[in-house]
Amino acid sequence: MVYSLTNQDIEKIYKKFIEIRFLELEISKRYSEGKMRCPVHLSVGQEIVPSILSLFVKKTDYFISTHRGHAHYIAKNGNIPEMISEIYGKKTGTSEGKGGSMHLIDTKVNFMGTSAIVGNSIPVGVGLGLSNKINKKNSLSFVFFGDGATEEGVFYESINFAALKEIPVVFICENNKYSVYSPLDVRQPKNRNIHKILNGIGVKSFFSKSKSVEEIYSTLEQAIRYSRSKRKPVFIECMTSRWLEHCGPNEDNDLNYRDIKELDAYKKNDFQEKLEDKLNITYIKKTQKQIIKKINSAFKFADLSSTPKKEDLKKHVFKN
Ligand SMILES: Cc1ncc(C[n+]2csc(CCOP(=O)(O)OP(=O)(O)O)c2C)c(N)n1
Ligand SMILES: [Mg+2]
Repeated sequence: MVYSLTNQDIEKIYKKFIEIRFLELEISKRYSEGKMRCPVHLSVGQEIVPSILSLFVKKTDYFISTHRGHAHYIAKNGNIPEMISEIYGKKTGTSEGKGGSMHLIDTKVNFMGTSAIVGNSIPVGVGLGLSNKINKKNSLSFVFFGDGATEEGVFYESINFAALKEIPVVFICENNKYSVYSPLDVRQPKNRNIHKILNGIGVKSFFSKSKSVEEIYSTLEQAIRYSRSKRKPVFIECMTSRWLEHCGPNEDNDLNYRDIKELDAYKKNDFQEKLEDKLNITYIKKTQKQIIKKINSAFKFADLSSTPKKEDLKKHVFKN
C-alpha cells in the first residue's frame, strides 16, 4: 500500500533533506581548505531515506552506522556544530576530536557510533537491540549499512541471532550498487535479491525501488511499525545512488568504473526537485535560508574551537 502524505510531512522531510544535502555539499566545498584532516564519505544523492526515516524515530531509539554516516547522525537529530567540530578534530567535537568522520559517536542522542570496518556496526546494533529486549524497553535499534556489508559473514550471523532471539532491530541496507569501485555484478550472483534472502532466513523484509517519496515513506512506515509492535527484527533494502566519489569531496566520473548514464538517470530522479514540486516557493526559500545560516554558523563554531591538548590524548583511553 502506498500512502499519501500531508503537507506537514513533506515539509519535515524537505527540511531534513536540505540539512543533509547542503551540509554534505559544504563539506565537499570546504574540504580543500585542509582543515578537515580525516577522510570523508559523503551521502550526496543518498539523502532521501534518512530524511524520511527521521519522521519515525524516537529519541530513545538507538542508531548505529557506517563510514558513510553523517546523514544518519542528522536524521537522529544530532548536533551539527559538534559534528563539524569532530570532523575538524576540535575539542568541541562529539568525541572531542578523536573520532573524526568515520568514528562519529554521540551517546547524548543515542547515536552509538559509526565504523570504518565494513559490517562491524551490524552485530553491535543487534547487541543494542538485545539490551532493549532484556531491559524491557520499547525502543528500537536501527542499523545502517551498504550493499557491500551484506557480503560479510557477520551480517548473516547477526541476522540469524536477531531472528532466533526475536530482537527488535531495524536493519537498513542502502543499496547504492557499489562497494568502492566494484559494481554488484562482480560481487554477487546475477538476479540475487538481498531482501528475498532475508525472508528465507526468517526475517520479514521490505524493499523500496526509491522511485517516489510516497513509496519510500510507505515502506519505512510499514517496516518500522511491524518491528515496533511485534518486537521482532525487520530488514529494509532501499535502492539509492552515491553521486560523489566513494571517499572524498569530488566527483569521480573520469574513472569510468560506472556508467555515467546510470548516474544521470538517478540525478534526473532527484528528490530535492521532487519534494520542491510539492511545496510552495516561500517555504522552500525560507527553509534554505535558515539551513544555510545554521550550516555557516556550524563551520564557524568548528573553526573557532580549540584543538585538544596533548594531555587530552590519554583521556577516554581504556586501561585495565
Ligand atoms: C572489513 C572491511 N573490508 C573492506 C573494507 C574496505 N572498504 C571500505 S568502504 C568499502 C565499501 C563498502 O561498500 P558498501 O557497504 O556498499 O557501502 P558504501 O560505501 O557503498 O556506502 C570497502 C570495501 C573495510 N573498510 N572493511
Ligand atoms: Mg554500496
